[in-house]
Amino acid sequence: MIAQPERKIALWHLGVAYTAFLIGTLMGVLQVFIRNDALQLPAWLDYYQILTAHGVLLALIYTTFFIFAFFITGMSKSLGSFGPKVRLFSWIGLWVTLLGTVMATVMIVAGEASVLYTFYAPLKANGFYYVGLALVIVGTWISSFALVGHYVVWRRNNKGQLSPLFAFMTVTTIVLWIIACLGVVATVLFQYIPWAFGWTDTINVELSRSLFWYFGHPLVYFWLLPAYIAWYTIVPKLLGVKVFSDSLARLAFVLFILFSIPVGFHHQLTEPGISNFWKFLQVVLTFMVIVPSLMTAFSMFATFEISGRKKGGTGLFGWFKKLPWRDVRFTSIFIAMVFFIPGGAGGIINASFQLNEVVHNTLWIVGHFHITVGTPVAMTFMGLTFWLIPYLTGRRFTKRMQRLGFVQIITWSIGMLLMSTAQHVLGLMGAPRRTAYSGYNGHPSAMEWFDGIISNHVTMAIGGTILFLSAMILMYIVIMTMFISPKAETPEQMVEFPLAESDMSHTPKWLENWWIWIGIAAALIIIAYAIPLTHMIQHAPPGSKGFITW
Ligand code: HAS
Repeated sequence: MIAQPERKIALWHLGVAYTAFLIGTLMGVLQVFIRNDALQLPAWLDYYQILTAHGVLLALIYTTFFIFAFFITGMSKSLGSFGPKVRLFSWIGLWVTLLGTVMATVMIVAGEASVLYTFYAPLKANGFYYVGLALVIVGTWISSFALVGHYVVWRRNNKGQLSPLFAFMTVTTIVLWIIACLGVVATVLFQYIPWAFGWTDTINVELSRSLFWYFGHPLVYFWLLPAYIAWYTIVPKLLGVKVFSDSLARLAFVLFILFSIPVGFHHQLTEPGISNFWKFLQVVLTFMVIVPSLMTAFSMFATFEISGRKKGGTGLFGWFKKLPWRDVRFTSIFIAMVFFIPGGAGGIINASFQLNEVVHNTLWIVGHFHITVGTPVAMTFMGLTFWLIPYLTGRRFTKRMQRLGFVQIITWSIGMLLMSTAQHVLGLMGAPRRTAYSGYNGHPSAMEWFDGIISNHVTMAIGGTILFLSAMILMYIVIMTMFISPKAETPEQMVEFPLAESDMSHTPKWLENWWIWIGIAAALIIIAYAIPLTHMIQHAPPGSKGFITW
């Protein structure tokens, strides 16, 4: 069991994460009905306000607070108790991030920031929305530096040794996060805030978007890597085996530092102002960032097979039946992985220059992110929640909770399958994203999109409703395990932190030489971004004034 102060910090993070989750999912279900024309909002509330709250609270806030809860617990478990400074800075990080969250949320609720989570200029929100977002980043940096400080102390006390896999992966994610945030910090501080407060009249739109996506793509790996940490370090323990290959796992993670950042232009393939060469280069690098995910898939298959065979599975697929299907901690994560197969394939489609022309700004992309962040990541977090909260509170994860956990993950899977398939299909037909429902004034071509069995309004509404019910079941489990379930009294009732053993005897030491990876990452970033960004500044088109369209 980790020390009480760390448990408290982690639980606070989880409390905030699930408060954001509750509000965010409620906003989600409202949207499904608005898009279907089944719900009219009161005059003081508009679609874009709800969409912004949904994106910010789920994609940015739920994930961030959950990730830090997981990191804090795992770092304390694998490197030992935090010192007083690390604890203090973890608290400060939590409060600053929370202050930023509240500030941004108040602006959204007040109708001052219906600019979506990507806050594309020239849509202009109240300056305090951007200040709130900046504080969120600053808060996460403080929490990150606290964890890095803890890691540095451990390395000083264990000279010449590789750090435990969990700690290594946490630090990798933090390195990626800090480098990625530089882009959004630059645009928010030097472009959005002066513009929103009226200190400058116009904004360089292309530059702001490019700096945003410099951050926006690695952001998705900031969500994904904690899920991968669970896949690499928790899943083998649930299966009763060691980590398949410590070196492979570490190499996959450092590849993310190298390739996840210089790729942001693949979100801007249809935009003018960036020459084809730079788009092409970044698309090539995007294809490189697929490699560590394929390595992860390989590693997972190997882990499953080794474990299944150890338990007596024979033949080509006999091991499959031997997996611990009755353990919701495992099954949830397994389903998360399965969703990532079409999710990842969709990403490869998006990244392909020509295919992007078809899917960009359509509901396809909305489908894509619901089967990447919305399920592989979110359902892994759900699978972690089932043991993380009882582990931290010392309560039991009862049989009844386990059964409810199954209902929750199954309903989430069904709801997501219905909704995201409908979104993919509608997107291919041309239904736009980032807009409230539009039937193009009842134009027959647009109306036809909704005639399919999967792509009709009812399927979407059923999918969205099932998802909301599933989210409420999860909230029930969270509240029970946090405050109400009986305390564990015997060792059998105690919930453990299932951290797998990792054999580091063959792992090369250079994998943990951060300067190599940060150096190569910096070089790649300069190659991919220096010239196009300079071009955007030197040959800037006339800036745009702000638009408030809501
Ligand atoms: Fe993406 C847009 C390309 C991964 C999230 N993406 C988005 C947006 C979000 C998002 C939120 O190139 C919308 C942003 C916005 O608001 O505009 N994406 C990719 C690529 C990948 C990728 C190449 N995306 C993610 C992940 C996300 C995420 C992960 C969240 C966590 N994405 C794009 C592009 C766009 C985009 C363009 C812009 C589109 C546009 O035009 O606007 C890759 O990282 C994917 C690699 C993944 C794989 C899958 C490996 C499979 C594994 C599972 C193994 C399964 C097992 C179980 C072991 C190659 C690891 C087996 C069991 C059995 C029984 C079979």
